[in-house]
Amino acid sequence: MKTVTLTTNELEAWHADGFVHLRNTLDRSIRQELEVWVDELSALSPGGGRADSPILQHFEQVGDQVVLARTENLVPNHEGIRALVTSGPLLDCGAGLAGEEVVLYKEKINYKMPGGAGFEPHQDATAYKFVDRHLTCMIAIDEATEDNGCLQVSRGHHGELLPDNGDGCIDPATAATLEWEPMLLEPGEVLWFHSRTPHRSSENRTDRPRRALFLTFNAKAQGDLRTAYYDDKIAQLAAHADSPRSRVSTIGHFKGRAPEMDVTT
Ligand SMILES: O=C(O)CCC(=O)C(=O)O
Repeated sequence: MKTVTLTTNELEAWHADGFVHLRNTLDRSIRQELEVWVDELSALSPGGGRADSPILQHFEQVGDQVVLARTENLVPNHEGIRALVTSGPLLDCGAGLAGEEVVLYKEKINYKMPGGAGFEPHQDATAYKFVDRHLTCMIAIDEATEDNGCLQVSRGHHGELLPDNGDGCIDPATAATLEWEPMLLEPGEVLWFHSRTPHRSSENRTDRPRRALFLTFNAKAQGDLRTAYYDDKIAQLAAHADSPRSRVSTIGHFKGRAPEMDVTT
């Protein structure tokens, strides 16, 4: 695997803007494998995978169909993903951006199937407990465009927590004052963003999925918090089982409708 060194321009962009778009971090061979791994993980039944650490599948209602919205807890359930987050170019980049060694905090695939919903303006920091600084690497599996609901970010606001709507999202009046920029990604490209970088996305108005893998890291010196994060999240999601929205997080940012039928069995 190649070693990655960030340029001065990339580091300056990261510190000034709270995000940086990197086009060549991943080798072509890994890019091709990623699509296969995402197919393998999406095919697991809810609660499937390792008995002691099952896969978490989240669904949404789109028209008369129930479709997959998100998969989590990938690492215990996939050797390839485990290798990707344990060493290699992504960890090098994460450490370069953080200025210190990093460790995985959480990981997920968002599918955004045709008609799949978007996300309210939010800062991930409101959902990520235990430490106040995380960085996320979004890897495009499919091209991300304005039509299929690419991420939109607001530059330079990663130094502050913005006013909240009471459910972990940015208060709409504040969100309306921000400038939003679409992040157009080709498959295999990565976008790193800070956990206080405001972001949002719209629904997928095309007839193909817009899949992306999100890997979130924290400083290794602050500890390996991944198990604590998932234990807390699973407990909190249970409290929202009757929400009309499909609840994929401890905050109410996902606009998808809750499935109209039981998909857990
Ligand atoms: O996948 C998207 O469009 C947005 C994802 C996002 O903001 C999140 O999962 O917190």
